[in-house]
Amino acid sequence: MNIEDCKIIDLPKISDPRGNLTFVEGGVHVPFDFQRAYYLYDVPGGAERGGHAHKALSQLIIAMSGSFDIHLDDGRNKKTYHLNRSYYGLYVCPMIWREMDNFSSGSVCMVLASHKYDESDYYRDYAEFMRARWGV
Ligand code: T46
Repeated sequence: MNIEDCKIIDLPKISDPRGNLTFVEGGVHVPFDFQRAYYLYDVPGGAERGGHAHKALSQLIIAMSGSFDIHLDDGRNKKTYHLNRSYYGLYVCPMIWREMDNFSSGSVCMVLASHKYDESDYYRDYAEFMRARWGV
């Protein structure tokens, strides 16, 4: 899996004068079932998150409110996404290094994840990630 496998997913949007509604079904709108949801909020200006890769975790990352940037890196190619709509999700496959920054004030980042939290699923060292990914 490489960076071309990561993509923006256009989620269903039910427009309504009372307010819009978006939903996500595991295995339908995203190519995995999710076992965990978590969210980042109250992110101070200038903060950076991420700085790691996951060995087996698949994720859908959604800007529920506000905006932020996600920088993806498979060790050969890099791509940056600016997320700013709650009906778009960024699918991130396993073995992709990611960094997040440029959080707007009041932004909320929600993640749907294929597995429960497991620290042993992380590469937090870029050199270790590169060795595992490309043997360099
Ligand atoms: C990603 C971005 C968007 C838990 O105990 N349970 C959890 O489910 C999570 C996600 C984290 N934690 C603990 C582990 C660390 O001690 O919370 C602390 C910070 O976690 P992490 O370094 O993963 O935080 P971020 O914001 O750098 O990254 C997270 C995701 O892990 C990551 O996959 O893409 O959010």
